[in-house]
Amino acid sequence: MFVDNVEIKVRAGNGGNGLASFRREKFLPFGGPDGGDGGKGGDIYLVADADMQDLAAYKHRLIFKAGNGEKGGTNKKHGINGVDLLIKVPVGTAAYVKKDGEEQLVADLQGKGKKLQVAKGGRGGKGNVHYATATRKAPEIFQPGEEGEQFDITLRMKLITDVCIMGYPNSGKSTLLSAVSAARPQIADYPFTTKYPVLGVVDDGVQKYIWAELPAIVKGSGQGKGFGNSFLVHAERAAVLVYLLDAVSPGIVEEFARLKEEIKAFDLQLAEKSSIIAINKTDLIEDAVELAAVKEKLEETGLPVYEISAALNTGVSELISAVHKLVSEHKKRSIVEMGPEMVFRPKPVDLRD
Ligand SMILES: Nc1nc2c(ncn2[C@@H]2O[C@H](COP(=O)(O)OP(=O)(O)O)[C@@H](O)[C@H]2O)c(=O)[nH]1
Ligand SMILES: [Mg+2]
Repeated sequence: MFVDNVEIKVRAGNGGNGLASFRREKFLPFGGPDGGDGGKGGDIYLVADADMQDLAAYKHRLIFKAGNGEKGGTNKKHGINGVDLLIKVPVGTAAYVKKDGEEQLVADLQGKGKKLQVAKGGRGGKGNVHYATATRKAPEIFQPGEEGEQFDITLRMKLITDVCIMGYPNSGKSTLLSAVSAARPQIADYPFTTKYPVLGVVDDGVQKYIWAELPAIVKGSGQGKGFGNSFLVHAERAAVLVYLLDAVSPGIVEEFARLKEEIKAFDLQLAEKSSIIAINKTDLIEDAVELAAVKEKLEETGLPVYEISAALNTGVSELISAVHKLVSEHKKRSIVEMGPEMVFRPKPVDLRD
């Protein structure tokens, strides 16, 4: 079961109390205060782990606690700090905390190995050794440890992929992904075989990019029908979309328009991504003239159109080159868009005249 979204509770460790104690030595019955400080409570971190595929591990595990700090010891001994807790999450996971009824992003773990604190452990309390003054030689007081931070956190994972194959059920998405990569999604001639996103690495001989097959778009879901297209969030980070159409289905041009509407209804920005249309199953079409007319009509949308047969692997390498070219253009563009940071340095003012 693929889980891309879970709610967890995190409880950072409490700080240990400071200690109130007094030195006891032979011949020195009323020694001064020697109570040490409490240990700090453990912090909680999220760590992006490249080996994790999804958040299924946290579906039934709700509460995550870091260790509490121990209380201070005699002889000024510092209490042991609570153990930190690292929660591994898949790369591409974002964490949200609800504040005033609204979700706020608190951590976005895009890079492998990235580590971000989500709850801070409480500080340890001071022992009475800190409270001795000239007039108060034997303080019975100590500082209590501070409570650790506690949050309810929603983890949402969005796939990191360069390319997403989008299409209606049975258009051949799984067949295409198996033709272009080593991924082996289930292929069947009944709809909704693929219920979870599947990733494959596609190597064009020069570059490797990640392609994903998303579950089929549900017809009419944009109008609130069906069970929704929530998995489309996984296309948000993709550079390029491949719209896969079934050459056999009647009204391919209208079908494409509907597909686009469906995606727009979910997220306008998604529909504006660089895209390519691929007409699949062309091996089943005997009328070449009709196919050419459909292609021409689709080209009026301004998108490049490729004719392929994923099953026979024809036209597929041309499609891969075109898609990868778009991905690399996108990557170059986004480097420029991020740009170097602007630093404003005011010139030193000459005060001499
Ligand atoms: N003839 C032919 N059949 C295909 C082609 N691509 C996919 N199919 C068949 O179409 C059906 C649906 O394919 P699948 O990849 O599972 O579609 P998905 O639901 O979009 O992932 C399967 O029976 C495939 O064998 C193709 O290029 N030519
Ligand atoms: Mg499939």
